[in-house]
Amino acid sequence: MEKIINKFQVKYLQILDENGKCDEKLKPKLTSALIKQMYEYMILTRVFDEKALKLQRQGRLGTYAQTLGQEACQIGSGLCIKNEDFVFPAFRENGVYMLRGMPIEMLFEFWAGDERGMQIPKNVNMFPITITVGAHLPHAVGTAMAFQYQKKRGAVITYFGDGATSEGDFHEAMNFAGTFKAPVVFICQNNQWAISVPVEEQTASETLAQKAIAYGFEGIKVDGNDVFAVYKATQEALKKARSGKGPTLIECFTYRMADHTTSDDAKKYRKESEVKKWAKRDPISRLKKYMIKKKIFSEKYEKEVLARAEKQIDVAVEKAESIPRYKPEEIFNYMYETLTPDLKEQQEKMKEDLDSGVKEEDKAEEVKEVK
Ligand SMILES: Cc1ncc(C[n+]2csc(CCOP(=O)(O)OP(=O)(O)O)c2C)c(N)n1
Ligand SMILES: [Mg+2]
Repeated sequence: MEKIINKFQVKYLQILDENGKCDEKLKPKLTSALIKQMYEYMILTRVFDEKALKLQRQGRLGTYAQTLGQEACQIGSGLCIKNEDFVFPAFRENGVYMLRGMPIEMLFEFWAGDERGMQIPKNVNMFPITITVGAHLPHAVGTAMAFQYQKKRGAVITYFGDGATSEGDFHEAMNFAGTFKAPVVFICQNNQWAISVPVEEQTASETLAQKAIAYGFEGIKVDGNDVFAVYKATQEALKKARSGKGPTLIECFTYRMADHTTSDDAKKYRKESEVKKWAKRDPISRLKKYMIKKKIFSEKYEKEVLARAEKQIDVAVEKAESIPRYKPEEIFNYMYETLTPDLKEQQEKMKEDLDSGVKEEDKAEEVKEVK
């Protein structure tokens, strides 16, 4: 006997196209105030990003990973998160942090290399930035399962890229989430690049969303530059998670407009024409077009929003740069609550060297001489 025992489908959702044309039937209920909030947070995210890039170029920040082009993925989803929820970001989610009430100066502090910037205030309910690709996904699912055991109301939402879907951590997390119906929403920002690896070389799957099917739950692909679509898909996924109906994978199809980080030069591996094509699909300008049509936008409003965002960011930079620097030996203080004996020894040695004026260059010379 031979028969088809199952067929699968993957939904794609777009509500607002690149010309700002809206499918009113699909559009969720959104007040003008909420649409304005979407626009204002997307502008704030972009202003943060532009400022961070400039500061890095001036040597005032360390390596920085830009958000440019991914604002709708972050603000559309971030606006659905409630206080009792918990968020596990990767490393581009500055917009989500700001939306959750993270003091902006702490983000600058972190990107300038000061770990104390990631001592996240309790009410923000977010995990620290995770640079290790996909490593936070099992933690996210574990937390969602803990919510389940403790009969807590919250859900967990986690962000990662297309590259992360090739990691074992992603598959283990998805498997646990599906098996235990954990209240978690996986937001994959498919920006089509993992440094220099295009998504076509990442996987043979037609969509990333369909990976959820193998783990027994729904995956949906949305236009990630359409803030309404991201908002609607996240609202529905969170509702499902909160009512015990399990996880969802949302693939937000978007584009990384910037280099991978400030240490990268994307011109070496991708065509300018591709970047130009995606610039026309900019998430902010399409929302602006829609708002103009709906008469909830004016030049005056645009200027005010920008000026307010720039002020907010400038104040945060000033605050971040006025925080007294920590001593070099304090870098050991942020991994464990109590230092392990070998780290304690290293810290003491470092402190001794610093106190006696031994410089890192001198130590390197010593090593060379021994060789
Ligand atoms: C486990 C691990 N392997 C490799 C790296 C180096 N690395 C940093 S970001 C990145 C690409 C990530 O691509 P993606 O998941 O698509 O996220 P995006 O950078 O596009 O937001 C890689 C390979 C890392 N940080 N962690
Ligand atoms: Mg990517």
